[in-house]
Amino acid sequence: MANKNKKRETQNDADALGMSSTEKILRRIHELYEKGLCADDAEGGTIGLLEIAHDPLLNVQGVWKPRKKVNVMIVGNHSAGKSSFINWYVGESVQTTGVAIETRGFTYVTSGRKRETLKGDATFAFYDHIGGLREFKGVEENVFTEISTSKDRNFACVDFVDTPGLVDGEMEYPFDVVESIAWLADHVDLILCFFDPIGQALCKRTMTAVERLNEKHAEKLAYYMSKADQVEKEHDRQRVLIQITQNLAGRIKNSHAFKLPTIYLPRDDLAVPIPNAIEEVCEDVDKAIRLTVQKNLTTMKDDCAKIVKAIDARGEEDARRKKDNAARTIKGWAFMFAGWLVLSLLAYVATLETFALRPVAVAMRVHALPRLSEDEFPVARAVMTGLLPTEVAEGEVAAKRWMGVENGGLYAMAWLSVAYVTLQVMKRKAWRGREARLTKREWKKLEGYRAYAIEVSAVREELYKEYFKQLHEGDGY
Ligand SMILES: Nc1nc2c(ncn2[C@@H]2O[C@H](COP(=O)(O)OP(=O)(O)O)[C@@H](O)[C@H]2O)c(=O)[nH]1
Ligand SMILES: [Mg+2]
Repeated sequence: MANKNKKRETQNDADALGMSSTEKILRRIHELYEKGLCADDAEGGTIGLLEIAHDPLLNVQGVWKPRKKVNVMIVGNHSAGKSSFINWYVGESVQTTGVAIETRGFTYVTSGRKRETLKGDATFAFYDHIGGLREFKGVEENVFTEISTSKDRNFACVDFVDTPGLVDGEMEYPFDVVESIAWLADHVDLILCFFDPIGQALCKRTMTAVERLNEKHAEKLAYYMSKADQVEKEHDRQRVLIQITQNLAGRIKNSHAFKLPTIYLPRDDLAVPIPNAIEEVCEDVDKAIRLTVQKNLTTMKDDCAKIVKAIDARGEEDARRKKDNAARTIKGWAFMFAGWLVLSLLAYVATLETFALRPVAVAMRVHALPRLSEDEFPVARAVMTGLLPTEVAEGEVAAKRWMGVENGGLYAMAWLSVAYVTLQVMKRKAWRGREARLTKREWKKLEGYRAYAIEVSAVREELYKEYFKQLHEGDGY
């Protein structure tokens, strides 16, 4: 119940903050992975799909927290207008721009409640999925986050990754820039590649980076000729376009479908209008958002199914263990009883052997037997007479024969001892082999998980319907 109220609260929060439906859906999905279910001893729903999947009881592989925002990385040569584009999209001068070559590394530009700049450590804490970037020497202290309060365009659903401008020659990077861009490419949804007509668009490093990104992420890449307003004459622009296209052709896979729209930051003072596809860039971002929402909704459905399946499998496994354990217990008992039988036999033979020892036998005959009168202790007398070898009476060495074999008693004792030890070992092995069963508490926990996964599946259906409804109504991106 507390859980339900909690959910309603977050929903209201979202409305109060004036979020778009898409943003709400992305947030909600993220939230269901992070929290939702109440732990036995915690209030407020601290367990989400992620923790459930990673519970050692289930250990479901391949469940990751979906990103709350769409990540858009912008690459290109130095001064291609990457930072300026981000500022334009956000509607705020978040990133410094200019002609000076700066060595600043990667900057995440994200929306938040307060204008703030975070350094490396805080950035890695904020974006835990990029922890692997730290492996690249020198990157850590060159990663930043700029938080802006802007809600322009669809910025609320986007994280931009501004990358170091690529240049050739003397420029020293404090880290392997191409490799770290290639690494980050695995963790973004869209890569915008900017080539500007007058800078070092075709520098070797940019070409290497594009080639590298194209190997693995061709479908994520979109290319643009930026700052197109700097080349006013149409035929000059065509020449530059052809030059860039020719240079790229050999390096990219799907070059037949290659497009290089011209873009520039909107301005009114142009003498001759130059085609500006900057809205196409926004449309590319929107498309990435739509894809991410759909992907996240699908992933969540699959993950819930995976969890329910893992719980079923755990139940089946427990039933099998129960059956196996019962069989092992019975086997153990059988070995135990057999052991007792062998032990009594051993005791019997040992007694016979003891009585057969000459000094013992003589002492018994001379001292013990006469004391047992026929009337008072008939049974004891009979047993002792039966046990004592008759030969002793004639003064011979006590019989060493047993069941007709020389030293038979000793052999029998040795074999019986071996049999006893073996049976003990087998009993232990049977019992030790019993596997741990689920405790009542664990069962309860798993049932809770199942209920949550089913509940999340239902919420997902709702989100799915909501998303497509607003897509039709035109509110969605
Ligand atoms: N004419 C023109 N100049 C631009 C445009 N975009 C950026 N600039 C200028 O180009 C310079 C470099 O831009 P910046 O965003 O810092 O490039 P970055 O190195 O790729 O981040 C700055 O002086 C910007 O004002 C554009 O669309 N048209
Ligand atoms: Mg820049």
